[in-house]
Amino acid sequence: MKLSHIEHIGIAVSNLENAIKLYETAFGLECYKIEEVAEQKVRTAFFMIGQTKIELLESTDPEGPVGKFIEKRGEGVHHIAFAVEDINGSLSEAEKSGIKLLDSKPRKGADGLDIAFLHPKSTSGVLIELCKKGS
Ligand code: CMX
Repeated sequence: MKLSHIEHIGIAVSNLENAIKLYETAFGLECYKIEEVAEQKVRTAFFMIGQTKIELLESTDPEGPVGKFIEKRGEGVHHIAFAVEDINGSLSEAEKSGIKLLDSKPRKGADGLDIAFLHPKSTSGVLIELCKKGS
């Protein structure tokens, strides 16, 4: 698998507007997009730091993945996204290495990305997303 860079870090927050304010005032970043991803039951906000983004995630449903995460573990780092050249090839390689896939093929994620998740129980407790700019 060939990773090019950390595309984004996903952070689960209870209140998106309050968290946006924090990143804008305390860290001097500019929110360039707010997007709802209905399929994932989240509202997201994006900031750029170099070539890496911060993706703030607010749940729109307590039963969604981020709602359950906050209920169980509170706010905090939710996932790390690695940019790859070839998601399908990377998923096959991950599976061959014994990693459990949450997505067997890429799907559409926020901010124009094709994405696929790996199960945190097979990656040392970290939810990893593989992603590539969608065509
Ligand atoms: N990071 C690390 N561990 C996590 C986790 C995360 N983000 N989310 C859940 N877990 C852990 C839980 O703590 C729990 O561990 P224990 O069994 O030790 O208590 C275990 O995984 C199971 O958790 P759960 O609450 O029962 O949740 P589920 O098994 O139903 O789902 C997961 C967990 C990772 C499979 C699910 O959240 C998932 O499919 N995530 C991928 C999709 C996603 O996260 N979408 C939101 C972001 C979308 C975007 O960026 O666009």
